[in-house]
Amino acid sequence: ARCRMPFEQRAEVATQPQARRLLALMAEKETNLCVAADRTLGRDVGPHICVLKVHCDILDDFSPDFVSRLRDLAKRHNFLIMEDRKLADIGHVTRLQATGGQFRIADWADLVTAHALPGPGLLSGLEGAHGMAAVLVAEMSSEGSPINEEYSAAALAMAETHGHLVAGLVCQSDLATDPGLLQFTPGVSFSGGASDGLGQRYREPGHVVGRGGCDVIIVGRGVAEASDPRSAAESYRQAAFRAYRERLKT
Ligand code: 5IU
Repeated sequence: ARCRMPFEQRAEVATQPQARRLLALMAEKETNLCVAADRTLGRDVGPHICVLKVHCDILDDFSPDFVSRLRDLAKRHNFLIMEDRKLADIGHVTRLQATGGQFRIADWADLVTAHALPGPGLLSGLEGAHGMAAVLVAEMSSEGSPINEEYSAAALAMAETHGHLVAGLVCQSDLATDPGLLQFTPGVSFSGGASDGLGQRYREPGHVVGRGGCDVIIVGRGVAEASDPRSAAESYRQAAFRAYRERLKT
C-alpha cells in the first residue's frame, strides 16, 4: 500500500522531520534520484536530484569551506545532503563521530547512514545531533553480504521503533510498510546485471522502483563516469520518476 501512495501524501503522514522534508521536495521537484558524489561535487547534477550522497572521508578537498559551498548548493537547488558514513559503533562513539572530529557531520548533513548492528544505542547517540536523521542499512547491494532476512527484519524493527530519528532504510527489496519511511536503493545502473569486479551488483532503475519498492535510487558511477554527467542524471531521474508514477497506478 505504501508503494501506491504519492510522495506528497506520504510527506503528510511521515512524522520524522527530514523524511517529511524529503518526501515533499521529491513531489515538488519531481525527482527520486540520489547521486552518489563519491568523486565529484554535485554542481552539475543539483537540478536533477533530491539527495546528494557523499563520503566525507574520500573527498579530496574536504574543509569547512567545502561544506559551506555544499550547503549553499543544497539550498540553491533544493536537495538534502546524506553522509554515507555507515556508523556502526556503540552510542557513545556514534555521538562523537556524528558531532566531533574533523568532519563534524551533524553540522552539515541532513541524513547519515548507519548500520543496525550495534542496536538502538547507536540511534540514541544521534539524539540531539542537530536534527540529522539516520538511514539504516537493512540490506546491501554487494555480493556475498552476510546480511540475512532475520537481520533485515531487525533493522526494520529498529527503524520503526525509533521513528523520530530514522528517515528510512537502505535496502534492495520492499521491506517497510510505514509510508513515512523512505527506501533508498544503491546498485542501480542502466547496465542492469553488470558488476564492477569488486562485488557491486547492478539492477535497472525501472526495475527497482517498479518492483523492488525502492523510493529513491542511488546512482554513483552511472552518472559520475558518464561522458555527460548532467544529462545522465536527467536520464536516471526520468526513468526512476516514470517508474514511480507507473507504480501509483498498479
Ligand atoms: N552503497 C552501495 N551498496 C550498498 C550500500 C551503499 O553501493 O549496499 I549500504 C554505496 C556505495 C557507493 C554507491 O557510494 O552506493 C553506489 O555507487 P555506484 O553506483 O558507483 O556503484
